[in-house]
Amino acid sequence: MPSYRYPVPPASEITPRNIFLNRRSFITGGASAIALAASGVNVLAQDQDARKLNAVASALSTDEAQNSYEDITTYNNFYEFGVDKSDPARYANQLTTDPWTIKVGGLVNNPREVGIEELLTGYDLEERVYRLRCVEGWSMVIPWVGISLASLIDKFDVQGSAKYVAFETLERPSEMPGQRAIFPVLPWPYVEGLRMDEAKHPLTILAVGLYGEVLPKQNGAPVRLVVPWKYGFKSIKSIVAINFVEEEPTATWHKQAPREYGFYSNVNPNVDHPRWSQKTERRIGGGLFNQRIDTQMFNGYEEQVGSLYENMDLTKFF
Ligand SMILES: Nc1nc2c(c(=O)[nH]1)N[C@H]1C(S)=C(S)[C@@H](COP(=O)(O)O)O[C@H]1N2
Ligand SMILES: [Mo]
Repeated sequence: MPSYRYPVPPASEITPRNIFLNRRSFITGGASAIALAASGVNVLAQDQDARKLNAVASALSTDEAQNSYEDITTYNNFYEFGVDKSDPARYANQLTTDPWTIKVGGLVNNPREVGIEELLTGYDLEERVYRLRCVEGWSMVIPWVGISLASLIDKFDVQGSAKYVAFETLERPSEMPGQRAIFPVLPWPYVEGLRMDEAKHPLTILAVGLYGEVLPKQNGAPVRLVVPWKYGFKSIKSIVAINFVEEEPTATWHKQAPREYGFYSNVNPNVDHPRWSQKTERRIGGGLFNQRIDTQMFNGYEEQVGSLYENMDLTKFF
């Protein structure tokens, strides 16, 4: 058993669902900070008492044992803060996440820059427990809190010509030591992309929390993408821009080493990375964890996403 389980709030803190829903229908028109805090969507909270998020359990969750909060928040890839797994936990606290806005643009009828609280207003947060499989060969099971990206896409009245969604991470060298290196390990800002059908797939979420609380900065606060059937690097952190585009957008690791990282980057045990096998993975953690297990096609989500790639040669479109 992981040492941290989903924190159960005391009964006094749980808003009865009917009151919660009434309050929500009341606030969908115009967002005031007070109403937002009441709805539980206070994803920028820094103060420990305010960090709890109301989330509804999702049927799309895996029931596998979850990694501990400690594993999930101390073993990270977030190169803006350094390349060691322990760097993000050490340095990400330098990042200012409040205020936070996201520029939504490209092929949409109402492009705009929107505050993260406003962006999330009107949605139920869900808890989605997903496997995350890193291209490096390790994996975790993480209880994210978020909303489906599809519901958000609907809000922006996307034009029919849009075929892809492009995402961009914050570029702020003053708070991101990895961006101050004289020889940068990656081109900044970190960017990623999805095909529109992938972006609209019900498994794809924007995460704003984990373990029932506001997202820790090392995990990509205040908002990051989670695409559970793709290698971890597709799940871009600390997003500041979302653009709907016609052509396949570039993606950071693909740009860095196109032979090693394709645009799709679907978890696929049958297509090796040119320098190592992808057939197995090590589940992070102590005790019963830390075992080498077989990697599953599409990270175990083949039934749900296999049809997206039906007529594609996955050795070519890797
Ligand atoms: N902006 C940004 N997003 C990023 C990365 C990064 O370096 N920068 N690393 C990616 C990689 S390689 C992985 S495995 C996951 C790790 O997410 P986690 O630390 O929350 O487990 O974040 C992805 N998102
Ligand atoms: Mo990764």
